[in-house]
Amino acid sequence: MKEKLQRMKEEALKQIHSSDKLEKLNEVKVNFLGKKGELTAVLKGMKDVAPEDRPKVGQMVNDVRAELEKVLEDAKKKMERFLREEQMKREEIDVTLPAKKNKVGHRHPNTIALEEVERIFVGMGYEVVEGPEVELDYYNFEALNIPAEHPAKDEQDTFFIGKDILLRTQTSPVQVREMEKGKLPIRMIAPGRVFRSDEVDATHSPSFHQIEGLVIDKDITFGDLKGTLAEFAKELFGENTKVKFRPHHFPFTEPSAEVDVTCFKCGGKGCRFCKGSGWIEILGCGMVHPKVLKMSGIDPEEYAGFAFGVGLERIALLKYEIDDMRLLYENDIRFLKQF
Ligand code: 2NL
Repeated sequence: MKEKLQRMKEEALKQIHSSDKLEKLNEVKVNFLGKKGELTAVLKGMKDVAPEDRPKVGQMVNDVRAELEKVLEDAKKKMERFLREEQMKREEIDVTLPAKKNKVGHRHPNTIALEEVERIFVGMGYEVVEGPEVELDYYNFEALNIPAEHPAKDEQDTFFIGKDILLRTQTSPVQVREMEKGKLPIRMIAPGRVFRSDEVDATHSPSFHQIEGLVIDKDITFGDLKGTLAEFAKELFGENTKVKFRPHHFPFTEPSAEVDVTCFKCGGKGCRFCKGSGWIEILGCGMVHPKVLKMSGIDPEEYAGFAFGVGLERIALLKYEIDDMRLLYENDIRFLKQF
């Protein structure tokens, strides 16, 4: 019995030491120490051992088991360490190699300008509302008191998709849709893409962006409009900016005005940037025409409002001193990165 155990142990040790894979070590473990392994078989054969020898044999079996377990465990650890070192060698990284640079994009000047304008008006309690770019003639023209014969409706200015369907030429339709909902008061801006059948040049594009604003409440006056736009101009162009209202005409507002700001380059003295005048035109505005209120179901006897519209590209070109609108659409990262 003793020799048998000894031989078994030696055979197991030999197999352990010649194992070159973790799987092989596992096999040895199963074959000798497992439930159906050789050592277990010896234990099962105890019934053939004389009762007085059983404790001694039992002790020997346990000793062999303990020794084999320890040798197996050590061999396993050693092999794992070896395999890990091999893997590390294979996957060695040269940390001195120059890293690949991630190309990070950049916010477009239009986006920067839009977020700035939104920040200013949201700060004054306005909501930002968006709407469809493909519109009904009614919302783009009719509801804004622009009659069928108006020159703005000429096919040379407007992209018509069908008889009554077109690409919006301003974002006012978004505001008309809001007025129709009948939830008053309204304090909103409507930014978005608009379309006009223009030839491309340094200041024109068939597709550009507009931000319109609308306030409707009881007792709204031209004074509210002036104060609001004066504050907007200061926040956008600097604390010392002044505004000037020049009488103008829009079909959807009465009275209407165009607004100039003092040139933020020369402070109003006159320079090349403002073409010597000291003033720069930035937007159009006015008190919402009573007919426009009425058409959208608002009683002009009870409510009044003001509205304005600014070109986003115009703001971006001015603010970042870009002299050609086409640069805004080329999306050359070397250009965009500057702002
Ligand atoms: C410009 C400046 C403007 C409006 C837009 C407006 C919108 C509604 C009612 C009344 Cl729903 N007005 N928008 C008002 C004044 C000027 O845009 O230069 N437009 C051609």
